Amino acid sequence: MLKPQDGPTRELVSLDGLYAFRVDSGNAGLRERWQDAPLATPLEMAVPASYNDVFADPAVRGHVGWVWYQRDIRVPRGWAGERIVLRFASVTHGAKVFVDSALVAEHQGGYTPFEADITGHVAPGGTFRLTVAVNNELTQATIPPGSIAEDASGRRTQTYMHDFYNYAGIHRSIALYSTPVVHVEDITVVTGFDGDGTTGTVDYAVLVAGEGADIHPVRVRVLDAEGTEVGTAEGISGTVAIPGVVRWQPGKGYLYRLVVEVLAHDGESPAGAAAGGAAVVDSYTQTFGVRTVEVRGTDFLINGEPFYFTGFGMHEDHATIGKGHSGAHMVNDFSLLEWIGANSFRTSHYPYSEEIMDYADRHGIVVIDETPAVGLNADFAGFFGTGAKTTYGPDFVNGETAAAHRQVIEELIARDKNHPSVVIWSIANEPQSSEEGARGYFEPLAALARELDPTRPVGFVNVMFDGPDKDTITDLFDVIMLNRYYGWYVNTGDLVAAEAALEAELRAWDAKLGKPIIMTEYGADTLAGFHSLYDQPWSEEYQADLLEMFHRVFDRVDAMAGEHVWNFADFATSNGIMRVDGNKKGAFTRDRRPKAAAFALRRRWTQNKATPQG
Ligand code: GCB
Repeated sequence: MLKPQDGPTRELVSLDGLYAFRVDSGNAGLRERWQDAPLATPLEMAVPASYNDVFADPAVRGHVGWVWYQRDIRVPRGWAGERIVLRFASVTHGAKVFVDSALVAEHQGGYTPFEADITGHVAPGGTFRLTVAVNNELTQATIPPGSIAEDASGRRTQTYMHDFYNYAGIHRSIALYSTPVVHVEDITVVTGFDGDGTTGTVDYAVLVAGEGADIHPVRVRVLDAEGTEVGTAEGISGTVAIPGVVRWQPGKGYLYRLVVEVLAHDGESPAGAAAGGAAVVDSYTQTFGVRTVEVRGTDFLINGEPFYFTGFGMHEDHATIGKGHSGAHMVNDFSLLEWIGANSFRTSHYPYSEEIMDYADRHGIVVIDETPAVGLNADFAGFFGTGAKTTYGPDFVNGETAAAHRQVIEELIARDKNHPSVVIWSIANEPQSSEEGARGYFEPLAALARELDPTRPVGFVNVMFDGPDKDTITDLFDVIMLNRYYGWYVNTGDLVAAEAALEAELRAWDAKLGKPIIMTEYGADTLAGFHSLYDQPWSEEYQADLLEMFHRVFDRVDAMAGEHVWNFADFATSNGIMRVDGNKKGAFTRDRRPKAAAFALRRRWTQNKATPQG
């Protein structure tokens, strides 16, 4: 799905800002049709933001169910004859969108965009009442899954098997935009190299929609970063060659632009025609980078050269705004990634905002792009206090879960397929992978991801309980991605035993599958300011020592293709006896102050670049 933009044929109005906000504690809003009138509420809420931590009110924070947002919107008066679209970059987790009293969109899935053509519901120059009902419930039919309990008094509580707080609300921007009736609906760009590798190839495919779309000629132009035209083609699909191409590389995010133009057809009046050419009916500019990605043996290759991932599993997580997108926080996080020498990150455990993906493209940061499929694992029952005994079956991960999982894979790839920064699709984090149902569940999902995008490696992240002796699905994937907590959850405080166990396991994976191994999580909870002379878990020294121990092992195992520390920064979680004000495995605190480990990582990833780049 294309990100909305303004341009010669399109206009875009941001609908971010303050909305009237009402918590539907009696679950009455839909029945009473709150969309029909101004919301009866004194509260206001910012978009984008999670609503949970904004008010000094535990009832808002812990609410399970619907909350409602509302605002009056004016449609620009110049939009007569245009197609008018309302677009939500993400609403977590479920949404019903009303324009005045009409339901115009429904969406389930908290981290991917959706939109509604509202042309028939609004008038240019007029106003409408936008009402959005937002639901934060997680069930076995949602990704991620969860469960809801209700006590005799009707009080509802929610549990889930993932280790981050279930922030909810309108987390990313809302846009109102116009397009011509005949418009560019989708673009797919796949790049490669020709000949001696100095010529870039750009395979493109364009989907044009709207009445009579197929009779309109399509033209594409490729512009380099300076805006100079370097190639053109005609038709809805084709290939453009770029001689002397500048590659998109890790650390050097060179971007080209593909300007796609839908032209007036022969029978149309040439009124808008530029001198000497057909009128442009619609135009959309898609950025892209020219690069290849490939797995060969135990090497992960970008542009044919071995790439070693350094960086973090991250979270979209900040004080007050929760998972709401914020440009200043985003730039700060990227600046810290650069300071520490990280070349990559994983969007643990859900697709991040489109602004983050664009930024990674521009700055050459490599991304492992993950779906929100986290917590598909009954083995965590003890940890999170849920009751499920087996994962795959009617009561937990069942056909409904699989349908939701297919949808999140489809929506992730549809949104992010043109980002050069994305080099691996991670279709799940730590699912149960040793139970009998695991292979039957994952085989079709891996196939789906490959079918939707044959150009990128596909993986999933394996959990510590399902090592090489038990796991039944990793051979279905291109890379081995492991989360390992030797020295923390096992061999706690004993780095000598941890080192031996880690090395033995990595060698066993290599012997079994012979694919690149990326350590997607390793780390230790650490209380900033707690110091110790001894191997004491929670101390800053222990975190740094544990990471160093992992690094010694990585440097001895040839199949290692990357290291992502868990986590970039401390983050909020649900309540539990294992968590003190959230998860403290950050190299930075939640307000982004460095712990001792951050300096140790910086030394390894900047001064020692030669070692991990292998
Ligand atoms: C994991 C999970 C991650 C947790 C982490 C931890 O394996 O993938 O979501 O936060 O462990 O700290 O326990």
